[in-house]
Amino acid sequence: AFASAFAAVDLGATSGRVILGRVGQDNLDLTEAHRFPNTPVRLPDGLRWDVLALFQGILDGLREAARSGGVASIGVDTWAVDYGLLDADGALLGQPFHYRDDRTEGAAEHVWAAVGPAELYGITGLQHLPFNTVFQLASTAGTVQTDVARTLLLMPDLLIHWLTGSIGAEETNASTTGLFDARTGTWSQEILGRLSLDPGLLPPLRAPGDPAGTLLPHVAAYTGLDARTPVTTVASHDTASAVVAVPATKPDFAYISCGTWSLAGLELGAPVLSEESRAANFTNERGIDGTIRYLRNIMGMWLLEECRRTWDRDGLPTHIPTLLAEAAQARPFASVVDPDAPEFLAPGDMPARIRDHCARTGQGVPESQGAVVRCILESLALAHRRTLRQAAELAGRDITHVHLVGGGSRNDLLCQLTADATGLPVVAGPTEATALGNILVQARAAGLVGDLAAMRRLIARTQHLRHYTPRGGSAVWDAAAARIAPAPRNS
Ligand code: LRH
Repeated sequence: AFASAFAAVDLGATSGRVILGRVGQDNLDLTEAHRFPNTPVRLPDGLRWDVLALFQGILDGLREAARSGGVASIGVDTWAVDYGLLDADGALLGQPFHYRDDRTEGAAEHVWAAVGPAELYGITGLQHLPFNTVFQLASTAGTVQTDVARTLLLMPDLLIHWLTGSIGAEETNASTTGLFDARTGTWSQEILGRLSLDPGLLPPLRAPGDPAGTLLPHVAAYTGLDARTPVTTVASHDTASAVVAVPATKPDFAYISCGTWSLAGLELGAPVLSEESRAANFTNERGIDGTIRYLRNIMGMWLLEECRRTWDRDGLPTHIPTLLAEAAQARPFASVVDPDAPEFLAPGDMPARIRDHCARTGQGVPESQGAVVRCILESLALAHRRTLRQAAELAGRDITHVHLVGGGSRNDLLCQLTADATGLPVVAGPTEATALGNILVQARAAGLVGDLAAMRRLIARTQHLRHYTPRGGSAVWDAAAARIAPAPRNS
């Protein structure tokens, strides 16, 4: 018998979804109520998220959910770091910026002038990414909107505010801002003070499982949901939700949450704030129940997604199974790139940038689509290998197997190449890790599942997983790894 459905609102870089999850003793079933595109819009002053279209998509999805029998609770997750600013009346000041907007270029120097990079890392434990919230804020310091801003809401918290009226900052996502103390799990008054940021800008923290209000009357009226429907705080950073749903049942696992980004690393009990860790640009983001997500961002399937966008514009085929079949036939190790090279971050012609990168590093230039895709997948597998080896070393831990979750786990070739490159067995799935993590935290708040280990056992029992064994040939991977210059130190 099924309990009632939990609704996961899960916004990704390319689409948003409302997914319904039914949680039973030995069942965990998902259905997609609604999917809608996420299309960023370029305005004269930069690249913005169309947050109104996203909110409307959420409302339509919740209306679908109401039609299919109602929901027990709602949880919201999105990508990290981005935010909306509210004025003193609670009105949104402009459409939120997209983290791939280039206005943050050079902003880090302004922050570092007040808090040096080593000190910043010692407090936040956060990897340097040019778009961390703290740098985004620095890049717009002194603008009228920033001056009149009274509240900063991270994307999921903004959407929850519009659903319920409540104000809060969920802690797994707060840990990606550069304003959060990794050691204490609170906003860093030190950093706020040194940057002359108003501490009142940041709302009180809330933890996954905490209630986040009930639906505003007009939201209930539009969706047809009961106005008493609770919104539950989940791990609102999508990567944190995905890590909840890693189906690990044995110790010494590593995970790769593979979607637009590949987030590869370990679950730890305490942050690693060493200078070596900073130099390798590892992050200590928060997971649920006080865990630390010790990982590194790898550019991920973005490289492929952005190639497909370019090919589509040019009238070339973009069908994924065909591209992957061509990649499987393409010559191995013809060329490899560092997926984290800064030139791959912004939207634009990705095949051209990959070809330039290969030419510049004195390698064969991938001409066919299959060759480009092969180059991307082998380069990602190499980055997975490099990152997991470093994580194990820096954290002083062993890794015996790898869980690859998220949309990228559908990619058979990438899973096999990751097993080959790391020399470790790879367990692939679930593909819907983020939505599952979102739903399970709600189910736990409702008393339907136990602790993190119990949630993971339920995933392992109920979700379809695939197993990949390394095929040997470590010498060719060693040789390919040696061809990539180590990622530049960021600070
Ligand atoms: C993945 C993700 C990642 C962040 C990036 C901005 O969706 O949340 O963890 O670093 O987006």
